[in-house]
Amino acid sequence: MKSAITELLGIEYPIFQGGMAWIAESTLAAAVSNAGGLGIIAGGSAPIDYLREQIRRCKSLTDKPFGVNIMLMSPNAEELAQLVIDEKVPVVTTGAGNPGKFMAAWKEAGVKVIPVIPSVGLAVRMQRAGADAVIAEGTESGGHIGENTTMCLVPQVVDAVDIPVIAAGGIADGRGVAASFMLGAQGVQVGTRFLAAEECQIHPTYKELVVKAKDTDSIVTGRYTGHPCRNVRTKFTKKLASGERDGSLTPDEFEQLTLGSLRKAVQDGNLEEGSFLCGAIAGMITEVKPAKEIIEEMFAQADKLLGK
Ligand code: TUI
Repeated sequence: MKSAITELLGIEYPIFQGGMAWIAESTLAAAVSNAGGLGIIAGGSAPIDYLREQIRRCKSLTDKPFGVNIMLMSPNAEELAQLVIDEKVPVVTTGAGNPGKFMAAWKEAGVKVIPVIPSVGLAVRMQRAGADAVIAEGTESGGHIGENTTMCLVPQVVDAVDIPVIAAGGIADGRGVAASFMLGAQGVQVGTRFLAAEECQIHPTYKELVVKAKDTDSIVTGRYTGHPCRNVRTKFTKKLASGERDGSLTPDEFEQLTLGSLRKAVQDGNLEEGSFLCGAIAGMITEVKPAKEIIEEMFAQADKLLGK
C-alpha cells in the first residue's frame, strides 16, 4: 500500500509501531520492520549504552529502515539525540515535548524527523522547524496523552500542514487504518495492538491483561499532575484514580507511587504496583499473533474497505 509515508521512508506498509517506553525494543522493532512497517526502538529513560546496543542489535536483525523514539522529558534526551546521529538511525520520532532545539542537527545529518503532536499549533511549529511528517496522536492512545481525539485532531492537522500526517490513537485493525486515510492521514502509528505481538517482550501478565481487556478497561490517571496517562484499569490504577478524585493522594504522593511503575508492569507483571499502559482500543484485541500477521491482516482489511 503506497502513500507519501511509504515513499518518504522506503517502507512497504504505512504503519509505525509506537515507541512505547520500556516495551519497544530491538526484537519487536526488527519484526515490524521486516514485515514492511517501521519498527521503532523506544528511548524512554533508558541508559545510553543500552540504547546503543539496542540500535546495533536492530541493525543486525533487519536491513530495513527502523526508527528511534526520543521521549523529550527523559534526562537522556540530549545524549540520545546525538546517538541517533552517530549511529545513522534513519528515522526519529519524538514524544512528550517540543524537539525544536534538536531539529537543525538531525536535518543536517539526514535523519528523518517525525514528532508526535497533540495539537494543531505544535504541528504547524514542527512543520516550520523542518519536520518531515507529524504523528497526530489522539487521547485514545496509551501512556502520556493529549486532550483531543484522533477523529477530531487528524483532519484539523491535515488541513493545517502540507507535510504528511500519521494518525495515532485507537487504531488496531483495518477499519482504523481505512478511517485514518479517510481523515486525510498518509499512515498510522499503532501501539496497543503490538503489545499482543508474539515478538513483544513484555511480561505474560501484561499481554494477558491486554487480550482480556473490555471496552471499559482503560483508565486515565494523573490529570492533576499535568501528565495524564492511559493504563489498564487494575486495583492499582483504580486506587490512583480515587486518590486523585477525592484528594486523599497529593500530586507529590501520586508521583511517588507511580515512580518506576511502568518497569514493574513490563518486567515483573506486578499487578499491585505496576502501571500497564494501554490504549482505549485494547478491548478489541483478543489474540496474540506475530507482527507480520498483524500488519498483513490490517492492510488486507483496509485495502478491501478502501476499494483497492
Ligand atoms: O509520549 C507519549 N507517550 C508516552 S511517553 C511515556 S513515559 C512518561 N514518563 C513520565 C512522564 C510522562 C511520560 C508514556 N507514554 N506520546 C506522545 C505524546 N506526546 N503524547 C503527547 C505528547 C506531547 C505533549 C506535549 C507532545 C508535545 C507536547 O508539547 C508541549 C510543548 O512543549 O509545546
